[in-house]
Amino acid sequence: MAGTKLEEKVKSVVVVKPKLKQPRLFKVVMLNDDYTPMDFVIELLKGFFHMGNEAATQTMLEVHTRGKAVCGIYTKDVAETKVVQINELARISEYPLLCEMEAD
Ligand code: TYC
Repeated sequence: MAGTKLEEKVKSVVVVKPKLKQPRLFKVVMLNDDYTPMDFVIELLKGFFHMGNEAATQTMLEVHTRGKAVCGIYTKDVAETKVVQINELARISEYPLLCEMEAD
């Protein structure tokens, strides 16, 4: 490779053999229940998924009326962390809210 032109080297790493695959993505899905207060869910959506008040309210209502909604799509580690933290926050707040992840 030492004597190869830069253009050829660029092609060999970028075009010819892309070795890095895109990471698998996972949906973070929020499930409805009859007890968790709507305001709690809205605050949680704002805090964990960087939604504004309008988007958080719409997403909460989608969960409430349809049973579940996708809150965001992330790599495995990020999705897992959000699910664990949200479920833990719900538990210590003594609400039954559940969040889970699904392969995208
Ligand atoms: N259904 C709940 C209520 O009527 C609100 C709610 C929305 C609960 C979304 C959970 O993920 C949820 N208070």
